Amino acid sequence: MHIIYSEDHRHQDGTAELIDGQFHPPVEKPERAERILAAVREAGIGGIQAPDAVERRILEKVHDPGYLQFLEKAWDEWIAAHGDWDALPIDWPTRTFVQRLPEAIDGKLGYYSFDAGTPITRGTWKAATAAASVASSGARKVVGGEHAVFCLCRPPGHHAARDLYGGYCFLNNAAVAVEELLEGGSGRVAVVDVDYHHGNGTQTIFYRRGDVLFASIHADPRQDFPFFLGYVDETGEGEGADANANYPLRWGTGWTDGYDDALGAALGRVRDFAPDAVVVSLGTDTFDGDPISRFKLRSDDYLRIGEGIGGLRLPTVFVMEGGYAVDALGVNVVNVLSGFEDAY
Ligand code: Q9C
Ligand code: ZN
Repeated sequence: MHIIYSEDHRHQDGTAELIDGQFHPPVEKPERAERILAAVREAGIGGIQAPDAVERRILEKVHDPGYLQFLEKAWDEWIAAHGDWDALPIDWPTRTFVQRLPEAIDGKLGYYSFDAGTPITRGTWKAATAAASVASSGARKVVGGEHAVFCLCRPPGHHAARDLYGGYCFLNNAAVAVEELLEGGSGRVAVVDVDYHHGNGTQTIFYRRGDVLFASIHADPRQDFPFFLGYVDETGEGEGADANANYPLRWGTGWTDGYDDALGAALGRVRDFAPDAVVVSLGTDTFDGDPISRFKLRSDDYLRIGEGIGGLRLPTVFVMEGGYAVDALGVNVVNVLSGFEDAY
């Protein structure tokens, strides 16, 4: 399968990430994409191509125009106010507050974010739009008849909602791929999200849509990020009723004691939905050695994930999300993609 990659990802390179009350070097770092690129090249997964720029029109289908303008200008406003250091929010309009956009950059950061662990840097807009371009171009290849494509997106996207950033995500790359597939003639699209964390952004973007199924396997939000979405009783609304399926699993879950069954159930939902194409939000932070996660998948288990998805025999856009154990990141991603090709 073809691989779409932009080296502009390296412009998202934060100085520090707030984890557990302390500043640490970011786990979401450029080395991640470089390791994955080296591994897919080495494994001969397919040819590597640069993307064409995503159309603003497509970004505005997924995101609020005011949010996009904010992201594009946030860094300039931040350095004018505070100088050259990662921009981080510290105040939010939570319960009891008025949802109104302030004029100061600190107020805007809180208005448009949901966590303090996602630094905006000088190159964030450039990197985030490059990742969206990767997803857009990859999906267009599938529209053009390719059976599958791997979009090596960085920064990731599945936590980004219509007007919110967080969880290392700014633009929802998977949602961009969905919109390209719908525009290209797919009547129905299923998103399968196997990142360790619930794809709260993708879920909310499509929550009222009947033509897009969102099925996600993730850490139980009672225990882990993003905490406030990803529960079993979130099943969709309006025309999207019954087009959302969450499979939360407890800390410590491995392949045989929960993951395999949840994947089977999620893929069963996809089959019943009878989509024309599939978008996979591919996170490998379910790995045993991941530094911020608590599932117990082994590298061989990723072959089984790929085989399960390949068994659907549907045109598939893989969109890279999380995965922070950099030494195993390459083999884990390659295993998903080669498992898929073997089963397709
Ligand atoms: N105790 C993705 O995998 N919180 N995002 C980390 C660790 C944020 C993960 C805190 C995790 C976001 C795309
Ligand atoms: Zn994740």
